[in-house]
Order: sequence, then C-alpha cells, then structure tokens
Amino acid sequence: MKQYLDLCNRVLSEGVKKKDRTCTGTVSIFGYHMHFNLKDGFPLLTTKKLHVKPIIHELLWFIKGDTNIKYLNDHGVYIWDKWANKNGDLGPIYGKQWNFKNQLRTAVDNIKNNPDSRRIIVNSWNVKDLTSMALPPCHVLFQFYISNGELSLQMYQRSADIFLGLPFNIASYSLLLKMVAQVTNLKEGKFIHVLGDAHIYLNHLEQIQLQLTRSPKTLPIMKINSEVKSIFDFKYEDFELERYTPYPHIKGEVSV
Ligand code: DHF
Ligand code: TMP
Repeated sequence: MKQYLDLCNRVLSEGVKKKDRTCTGTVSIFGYHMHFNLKDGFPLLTTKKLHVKPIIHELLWFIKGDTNIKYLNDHGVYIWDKWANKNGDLGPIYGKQWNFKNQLRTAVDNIKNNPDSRRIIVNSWNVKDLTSMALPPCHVLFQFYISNGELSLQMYQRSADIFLGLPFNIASYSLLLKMVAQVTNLKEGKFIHVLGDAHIYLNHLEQIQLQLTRSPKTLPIMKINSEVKSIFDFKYEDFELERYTPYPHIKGEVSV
C-alpha cells in the first residue's frame, strides 16, 4: 500500500487548495492512477485499521440492486445514513445502475463467453438519473480485461476523498474483482484505479500526516467461499479476512 502513501505525499507537495461543495475545503490534484496486483495480497490499508464489514455489505448491497439504507442498517452499517432521505432512500445510485439493463450480469456473461471483447463495461453515470441521486456516482465506470487466463478490472473515480472514501473504494473493487474471477474461473489479475479529482479535506491533514509516519505492513489475505458460482449468490459469511495486522484506527469527520 505504498502507492496510497505516495498519493498522499504527492497531494501534499503538489496539490492546490480548492473550495468544495461541502465548504470544508481540500488540497487536490487531478489525474492519478494506481495498480494493485492481487497476487501481492488483499489491498486493505494497513496504516490505519479499516473494518471490512461495511465494505463487504456495501458491495453485496450494490450487487443486489438495493439503494435503501435499511439493508445496511440491519447489518450494523451506517456509512450511507447522512445522504439518505427520511425513507432511507438514496435515489437511483450504484445498485440501481449496475443492474440497469442487466449491466453487471452482461459483463459477467461476456467475461465467460467473449473474453476478448473491449466493451465489458459497467457504467453508473446514467445522465437521465443524475439529478435524482443523493450523490452523483464517485466511482463512475469499470471495465474488465482478460489475458493469459487472468482477469483485471479498471475503475474510473471522478472524485476521491483520500482519507475516508478511497481506502474503502480500493478494497471494494479488489473484492469485486476476486468475486468475478471466481465465478468465471479466471485467475485474479490487477485492479487498476484511475482518479480524477483526488483530494485531502483540510480537516484530515493531521490524520494523513500520522499515517505517513507509519510504514505499511504485509497485506492481509481475503478468502472467499469457492463454492459460490454466481456473482448474485454471495453472502456475508462467504468472506474471511486473514493476517490483517494494521496500525490503530484513525477517526476523521466526513464532509456532507
Ligand atoms: N462523502 C465524502 N465527503 N467522503 C466520502 O468518502 C464519502 N463516501 C461515501 C458517501 N459520501 C462521502 C460512501 N462511502 C465512510 C466510508 C465510506 C463511505 C462513507 C463513509 C466512513 O465514515 N468511514 C469511517 C467509519 C467506517 C466504519 O463504520 O467502520 C472510517 O473511519 O473509515
Ligand atoms: P462530490 O460529489 O462533490 O465530488 O462529493 C463527493 C465526496 O465523496 C468526495 O469527497 C468524494 C467522496 N467519495 C469517495 O471518495 N468515495 C465514494 O465511494 C463516495 C461515494 C464518495
């Protein structure tokens, strides 16, 4: 996870101060990419402790097409509460879009049946729905690529909260890659993460500095139940994280 610390250093040294929608203010750069080879372990940040429970539940919630926080809350996950309306709805965000016209199912089918296709894409930036979403998609689009029996995934993120959201996003898409590789009988390749506006909120600077004093530890291993054969059949109990020995958690306020 040296790449994450490299990004933090880059933003601190070359970033420009920008006002932002939430009025917190950020330091930001535009355009950055990271490569995570899943053979090196599961890219879960070690320079602060992360909980995998919200990461796993959020991903299962996207896959099943749900956009109401009730499922998350019922499983003790509260990361989306601040953006939901009084009925718990978030509008047609990721879950709705991944399943719109069966985008995700079609992507998995194409990986199996047409692996050289250059069109294996799932796109959440549905222009007609943007104004009804609680937040327009941050992770906008992802594409799969297959070579030498290995599956890779590249994702474009238009806006990245480097301290809070980004570590979740890295783990979430790496997990999605592992799940899709398993159900398509492919080896796990790389997760490639492309960032647009990559920013550190001004009220996260101390937390980032603290992480920069910590040297990354060996990555953990994420085991998933090898019996599961459809991307739509995974359950929380199918995941097991091993050998995760991070530095302690660091709190930070989320800008709404
Ligand atoms: N807005 C902003 N400003 N930043 C975000 O990262 C963000 N992320 C959203 C929605 N809106 C956002 C969805 N994802 C947390 C993590 C991811 C997330 C929302 C919130 C969060 O609060 N993480 C805390 C506690 C997590 C836990 O419950 O374990 C953390 O310390 O990582
Ligand atoms: P924006 O819509 O004005 O860009 O604000 C969204 C904020 O949320 C921005 O700081 C990026 C952050 N974010 C992530 O970093 N990852 C996520 O998965 C989500 C949903 C949001």
